[in-house]
Amino acid sequence: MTVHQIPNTLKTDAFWMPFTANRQFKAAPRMFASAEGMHYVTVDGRKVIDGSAGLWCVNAGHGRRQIAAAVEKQLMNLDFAPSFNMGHPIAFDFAERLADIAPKGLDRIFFTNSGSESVDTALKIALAYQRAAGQPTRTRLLGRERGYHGVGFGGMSVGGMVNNRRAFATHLPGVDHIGHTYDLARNAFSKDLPAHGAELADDLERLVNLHGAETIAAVIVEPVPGSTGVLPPPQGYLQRLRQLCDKHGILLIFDEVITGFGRLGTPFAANYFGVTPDMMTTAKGITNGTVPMGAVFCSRKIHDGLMVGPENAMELFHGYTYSAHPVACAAGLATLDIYKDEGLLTRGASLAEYWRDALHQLKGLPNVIDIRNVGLMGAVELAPRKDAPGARGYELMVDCFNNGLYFRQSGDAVAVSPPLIVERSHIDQMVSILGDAIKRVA
Ligand code: PXG
Ligand code: PLP
Repeated sequence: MTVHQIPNTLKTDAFWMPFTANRQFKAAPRMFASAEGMHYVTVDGRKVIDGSAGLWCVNAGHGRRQIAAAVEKQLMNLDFAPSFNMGHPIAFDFAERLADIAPKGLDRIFFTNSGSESVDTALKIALAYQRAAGQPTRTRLLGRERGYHGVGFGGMSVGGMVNNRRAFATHLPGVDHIGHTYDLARNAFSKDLPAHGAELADDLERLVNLHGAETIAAVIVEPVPGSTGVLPPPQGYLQRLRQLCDKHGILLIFDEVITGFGRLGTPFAANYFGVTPDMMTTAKGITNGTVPMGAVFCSRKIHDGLMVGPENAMELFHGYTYSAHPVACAAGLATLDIYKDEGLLTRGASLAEYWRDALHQLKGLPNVIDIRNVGLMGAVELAPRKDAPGARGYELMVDCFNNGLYFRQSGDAVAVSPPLIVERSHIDQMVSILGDAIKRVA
């Protein structure tokens, strides 16, 4: 194995790291130098299994030559082309290919460069649609407590994780939140979807009664909240939310930035739950994490509702310099080829049971108060230390990293969600490292 070292000349001052305790990190950096398949290799040459598919994005595993080759070819042929009033064929090809795998009816695609941009885009489309549909008073956007929708002002405002909100007092006006669905008392150690809590969807009616349905444009939820620690929805909850949105003329947006592209053993969470939203926001796995990209999948109703007015007038005053970037489209097409050839968008279904049983073996270890799973997502929740929430989770993450397992920590929850190429032996290895570390980190 190639042994790498942090070069003595490496200075760490200038890079202000995102979502990181910068001073703590720079005092003892954890650095990856390369990656292949299911593993990272650290700068000191240790192999570390990737328990979180990077940041929930490397669904086909690392180092995919096919994507690299497609990117190189595209860069040499057409490095950049504008999508404002000009086109390039690969963007149309990619949109068609995405439409082919989309949940039925969600086949109009708007390209962005990240999940945050997808969320802001979907929220803006919701407002524009309601206005075009003759309902201009529907301006209110609803999110959910414990939701994560990225870091733009729109996504932050509808988001529901307090640390992501409190330092930034200026939120979008007119935003409100329905309650989250996490119920430790009734649902701890549920396997797959928890049995209790479908009625929590009725919280939408509380906000309808409070504000008036005629003021509400859309509600955005993650079908399975990821960043907040993997919270599978109660059985029947999303179906009920869909019904209530229909009843009150509210658009339903699924934020599938994490759940999209095979994470639950179906192409999208919408397929898994049999619930079709009006829009779906995606990013991450769309290019296997290789080149930044995102996409909003819109229903025909929404798309066609905005294709009005004179034909020479723009229908939506929105877009990014890099919307449908040709290099991202090339990476995305190669990624879809791999997903198709290797059956990765449904592979999780055949492993979900093994994954669930492996994770639930950790029940009974010290401080483990909950274990959650759905598809190839999972979480282990540890009891917080008195007066130090998150400390135990952080120590566990560092211990696992030192012992060959990387995953994302969310407070005192561990979120595991491997590349979809994972084998049973990798699952065994991950659970074994995790279990040993839980015993060490008292
Ligand atoms: N929506 C959802 C549901 C997400 O999970 C975003 C929007 C924003 O995407 P961008 O590409 O702007 O980051 C996300 C991103 C973690 C973690 O470990 C999760 C995300 C990003 C980084 C870390 O929980 N989710
Ligand atoms: N700021 C300035 C000054 C710009 O000119 C632009 C785009 O032209 C932007 C921001 C938006 O950048 P992007 O389209 O990459 O989101």
